[in-house]
Amino acid sequence: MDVTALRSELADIGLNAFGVADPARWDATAGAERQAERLLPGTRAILVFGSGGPTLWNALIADLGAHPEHLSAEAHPLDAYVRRAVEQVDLGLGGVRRRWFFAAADAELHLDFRMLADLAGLGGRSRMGLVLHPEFGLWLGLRAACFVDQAVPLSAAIEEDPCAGCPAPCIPACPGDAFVDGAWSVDRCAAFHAASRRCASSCDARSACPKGAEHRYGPDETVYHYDRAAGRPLLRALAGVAADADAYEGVGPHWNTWRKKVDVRGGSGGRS
Ligand code: B12
Ligand code: SF4
Ligand code: SF4
Repeated sequence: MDVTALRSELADIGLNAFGVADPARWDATAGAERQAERLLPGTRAILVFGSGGPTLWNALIADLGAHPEHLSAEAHPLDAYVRRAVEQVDLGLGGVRRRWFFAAADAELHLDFRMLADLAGLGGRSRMGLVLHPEFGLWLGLRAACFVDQAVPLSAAIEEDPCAGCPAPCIPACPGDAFVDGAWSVDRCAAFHAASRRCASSCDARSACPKGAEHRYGPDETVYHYDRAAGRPLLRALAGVAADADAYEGVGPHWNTWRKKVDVRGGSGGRS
């Protein structure tokens, strides 16, 4: 497998953040059913792909304009776009044994992509709970990982705290008091979402982060990621799809039910 060519082809469609994780380090964090040997016997490297800034979004909008059926036939059009693009590129990869995983809502098996990104040197763990990329800051989505039985040079993990020296404007920007001891709390944030619509379509704390601020998502992409009930009609308008021709409604982040829907650790939770 020509990893340089693969990386370049996927960067063209917006998977422009890349790193390689050591399977042994992954195994030290993963549960029994997610050990590399179980996912792909003979795994020697894990290629991790993310999308920084709005490039992937722009590629999606161009694709939906050309193929409106990619919206009307897909519950999660961004995830579906990534999967199609990866499958297309994968056709040219030759015979090396490999297995792809996606950070998609309807993935067959959920992996802990923040952990994968950390091990692959894509960024460090921020106060916001998100991986902070050296160039894209918090505006990094994690999209796909490929377990391969080919030796690939491993990326160095970023050891420094990405928030060191920052006066943390994310904390006072949050109207929901979602930080506990200086770190984002999913339960506090979820409680605020249950009580108020103030953060239905955006996150002021994330937007206040100065790192990679030039890569912030634009207004349409922000609404899509935070409030898919509003994001779906917006995508329909951009793709020229009538509401009655769309088989799906939008779905937002599952603030109160995610523990039952997604299990990246291999505990008692089910598939999303
Ligand atoms: C379930 C889920 C949610 C749930 C709960 C999130 C949570 N627990 O933090 C809900 C619906 C609330 C949610 C919300 C959001 N999410 Co979310 N979510 C996921 C999902 C599908 C699984 C995460 C999970 O269940 N973790 C398991 C629980 C048990 O983990 P945990 O206890 O929080 O953390 C454990 C480890 O993960 C680790 N850990 C925690 N944080 C970090 C950070 C780093 C760097 C490392 C190394 C380890 C680490 O320590 C814990 C103990 O082991 C992932 C995709 C994936 N497959 O990984 C996306 C994901 C984490 N979400 C993401 C995003 C962007 C968001 C939102 C901003 C929503 C949005 N509009 O996109 C918000 C806000 C999140 C925030 N500020 O952290 C991105 C993060 C990208 C990044 N740069 O880090 C991911 C990776 C999706 C993606 N495709 O990119 N999410
Ligand atoms: S979504 Fe709202 S409550 Fe949650 S961290 Fe962001 S600003 Fe705070
Ligand atoms: S604003 Fe500062 S402390 Fe908050 S996430 Fe960004 S770098 Fe970290």
